[in-house]
Amino acid sequence: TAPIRLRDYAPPAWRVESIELSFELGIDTTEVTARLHLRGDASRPLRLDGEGLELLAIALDEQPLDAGAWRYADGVLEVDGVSDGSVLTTRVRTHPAANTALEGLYLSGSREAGFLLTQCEAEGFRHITFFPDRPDVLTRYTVTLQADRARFPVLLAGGNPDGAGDLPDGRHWARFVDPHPKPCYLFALVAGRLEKIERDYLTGEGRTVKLVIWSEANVIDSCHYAMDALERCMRWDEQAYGRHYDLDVFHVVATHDFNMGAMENKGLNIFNAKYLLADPDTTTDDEYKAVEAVVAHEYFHNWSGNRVTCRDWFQLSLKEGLTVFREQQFSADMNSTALKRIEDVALLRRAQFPEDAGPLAHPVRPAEYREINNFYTATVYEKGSELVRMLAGKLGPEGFRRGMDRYFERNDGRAATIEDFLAALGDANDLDLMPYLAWYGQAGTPRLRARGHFDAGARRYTLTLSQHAQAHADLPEKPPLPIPVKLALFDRDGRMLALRMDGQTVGHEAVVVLDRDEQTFAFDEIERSPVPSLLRGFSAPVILECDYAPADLALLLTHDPDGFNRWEAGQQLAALAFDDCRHGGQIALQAWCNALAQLFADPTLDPALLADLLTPPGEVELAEREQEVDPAQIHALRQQLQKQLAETIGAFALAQRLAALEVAGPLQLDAVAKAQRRLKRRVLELLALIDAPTAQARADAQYRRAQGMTDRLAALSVLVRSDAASAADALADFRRRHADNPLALDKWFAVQAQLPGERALERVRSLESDPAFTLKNPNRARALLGTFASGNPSGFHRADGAGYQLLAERLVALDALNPQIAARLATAFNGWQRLEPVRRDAARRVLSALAEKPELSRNLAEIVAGVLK
Ligand code: HT7
Ligand code: ZN
Repeated sequence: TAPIRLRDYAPPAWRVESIELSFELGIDTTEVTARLHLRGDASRPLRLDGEGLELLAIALDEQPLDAGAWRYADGVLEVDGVSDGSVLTTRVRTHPAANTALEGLYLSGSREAGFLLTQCEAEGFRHITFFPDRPDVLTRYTVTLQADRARFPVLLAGGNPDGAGDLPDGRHWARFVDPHPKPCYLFALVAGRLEKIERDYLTGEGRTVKLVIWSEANVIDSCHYAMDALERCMRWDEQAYGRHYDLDVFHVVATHDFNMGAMENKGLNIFNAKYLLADPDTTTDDEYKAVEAVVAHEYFHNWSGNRVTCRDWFQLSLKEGLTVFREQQFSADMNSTALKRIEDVALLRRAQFPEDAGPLAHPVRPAEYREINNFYTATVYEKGSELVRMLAGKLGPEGFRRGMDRYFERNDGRAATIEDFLAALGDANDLDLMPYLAWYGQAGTPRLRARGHFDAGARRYTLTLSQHAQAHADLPEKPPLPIPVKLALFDRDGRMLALRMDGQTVGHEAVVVLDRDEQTFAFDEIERSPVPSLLRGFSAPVILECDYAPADLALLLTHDPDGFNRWEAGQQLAALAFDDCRHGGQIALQAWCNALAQLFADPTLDPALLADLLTPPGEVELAEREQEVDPAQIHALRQQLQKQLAETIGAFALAQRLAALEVAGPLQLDAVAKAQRRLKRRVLELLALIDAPTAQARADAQYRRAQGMTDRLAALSVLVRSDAASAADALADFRRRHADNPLALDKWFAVQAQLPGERALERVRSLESDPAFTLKNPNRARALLGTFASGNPSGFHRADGAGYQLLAERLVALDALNPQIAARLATAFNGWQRLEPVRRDAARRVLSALAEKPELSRNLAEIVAGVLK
């Protein structure tokens, strides 16, 4: 198929002012009647999208249409004779239970007990009815649902309830009216046997909103945490952005069968159960945070996405990057700013940097696509958020809020573009922000080079910054970007210096903006050569290249008052220490180990921050620094690095700390308890590297005594990874204990898929025969195959290529069921060109054979062709 291009955008010829949709719901067949009230230019043909629909009836202005007056082929229904104000009625049949792709209307769970639901973003609505399936067509929806009352007691759709009642033959109906015009990707319905919890929420504007969370009956008690999180984020959006909720009801539904994390359908959010259900016995501390974050993310879309939507899918980051940023702000406010920033930057480096460095690289606003579902990427989401963060940093809190108010006011009820966003932020602050548009149009992570020079005579420190784009096919000539660099200078005692620039004292931190290829910045009244701390808070999504001496980084790691910057210095130092491990060097390795041993002994340090400081960059990040990647070697060297750290701290000190972190009594979920558990896990992992018997005995005890999932899973993971004799028993116990809980069972699969090295493949193969394994459930497929292929480099990248072969075979099987998930798992092959020659050849062979398969979906074919490039 030909690609769809941003530059070909044209406004729709026809709009749909309102739609009356009615569903006769059934598991095997559902019939959908749609009445579209059309506005447009009668001289232009009416073309509606429709995929795999069985057309039962069609009428224009209440008159049945002759077969000659319409044509349906290749996913498009073309209708003749339509005039401005016409009403087109279609009746179609769909087959929810047969829909394994989980887009459009489908069945979640079993035929007997499951429920029906929809997923329309990005282009699922065309699987439900004929419609202009594009985000710039905004329509008022009236939706009537009819179904058997016993089988589908709960009937939900987006908007406000507008009546319900009985029908003959045990059937019933319910109607919903959404007063806010919306694109069809925000349409949703849910029907089935569900339980609810509910709460009244009083908005800052004084309106009462009914908040309702729905799930299958056996897990309804696990919805309370999400309800609390929902209330918190609603209040936060009122306070931080002045945004209030705008319907009488807000429904949230949990499903175990979902392609992504959650979906912000207007008034009816649908969640992957993994991001909604939380209970201490089965949910880890990190997962609690993720539930809070995803609940907030979807809720925040009500303004950044729903009230102001996207003109076209090229603008996806307009809603996703902005909403990720809003969620990150919220999570930072609810928890810890430094820890949240560490988590987000680590994710960016682990997921987005490799994407941006490989053949799948694309700009935050892509120029073209074949399959839009393949563009829900770390670049659009995470890098997109970093771009908003740069803009927010430039404007400052008040200027950013002014700009956001302007953006929401100006674009409310519109389908907007990235330009609209930059214009609103700029206009509200009398600034031209259009230079930032370049960030949205360039693929690749820019490199920022920094060179410092101290002139003792002039008491002046000069910093020369230059930017270097990654060579990339899409834009040979890249214009310089505005790169905000937040910085500070430290003296050799670790004190921050007052900064004087151009005769002015600017405080202890300054932001300089590099907007040319190279620029020099001068700092006066500096007595001795300082240590620069650059890119503080990760002020721009770039790769910093600076010839730091290990001692300088160690000084920042031990003295910077800001936790994030401390961590960042530690990460850079750890990377140098990793190089030492390879080359037998000592300087960086000792500097890193000694600095951390010193911090380990500091009782005032936040345990959660300490845990993060004690964690070197992951194997994927370390691989990004290599010319030629040997994942087995990276794994071994990283183990050696951590072992050295553990030895420097000492087995005794580690064991002592472990004992001190042991808490008796019932599980606590407060920040202090979570921080302690985080550190306990890290300490146990380090101890396992140098004193396996002691660590295994501790892990064994921790597994048996664990009050919650965080401790239980940490212990299990240490037992499995360190090959403890008791690992098999612990695994069997976990399997038995959580047999009825799919989310806990996913963790059981994932922990084994992470086994490092050659053994992993065999384990994955044997787990595929576990009766609980199925490719039909995305969470399960991701837990086993996704973890193996994307989260276990030394296991997946076997030199014999058997890991690649296994993934390729499973991708073909998965693709026949669910192309979106197959395509996503296939991105594990990204970066194969930089593997060492033996693995590279093996990967090429497997990928080339996969690309030859004639039956691949458009989703998978695009990714396979893309990575092979
Ligand atoms: N906006 C939502 C995207 C989404 C999605 C996209 C493609 C296929 C299935 C999907 N489910 C949800 C999620 C979000 O970013 O909030
Ligand atoms: Zn989103």
